[in-house]
Amino acid sequence: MRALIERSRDAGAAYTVSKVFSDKPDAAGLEAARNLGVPVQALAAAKTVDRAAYDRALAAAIADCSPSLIVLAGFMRILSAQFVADFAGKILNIHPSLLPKFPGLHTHRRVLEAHEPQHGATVHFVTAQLDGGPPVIQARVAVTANDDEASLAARVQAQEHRIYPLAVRWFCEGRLRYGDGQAWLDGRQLREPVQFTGAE
Ligand code: NHR
Repeated sequence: MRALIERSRDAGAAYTVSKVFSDKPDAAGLEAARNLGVPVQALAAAKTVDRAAYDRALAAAIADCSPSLIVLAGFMRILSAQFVADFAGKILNIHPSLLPKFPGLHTHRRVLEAHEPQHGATVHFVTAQLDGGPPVIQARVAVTANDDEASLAARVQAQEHRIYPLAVRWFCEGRLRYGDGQAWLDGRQLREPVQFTGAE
């Protein structure tokens, strides 16, 4: 989230971050956004509020900003099919694995346990299928024998900070879109995610 805000202030940036939302009022990201001068709104998910009601409230608060795009960055609540439908094709997530490998939680640990030679991060459109929406761009990192969860997470995150602002820029420039259940870049269907090289 911080990288997305910082890149939005580069000369010639294609997007602005209008507001940061969290379901956790004490989230570090809210403080970070505030410090960067971005408006924030916390919507605490009380245990008594059911998912559908919570997602309606969140959707209404977000709709007030009329965003072109909603970007999940460390947002850990599964969004209902209704929420996803309300903002169809306008939600991106970044997931810390080379999807379709390792959907779900604790990816760094699971990659180490599986002795995978490579790991990485994937930006994808959010659909009702968890971590299953069409992928847009991936960055890979080599897993070394010395890696632990923390070292691997740090290298993956450094890549996340590069590919997420790039995907948001593509979307806001009108180059990236979602249609027919697929991701499209420059009018071409992405059958595979773009592999980040640094030349993009
Ligand atoms: N919502 C939809 N509809 N589709 C996706 O692909 C989503 C999503 C919401 C969040 C991020 C994802 C990730 O990058 C994300 C993708 C949370 C969970 C989860 O199990 C899974 C995937 C992701 C985020 N959440 C638990 C829940 O019951 C709570 C876990 C917790 O609080 O620690 O919501 O990893």
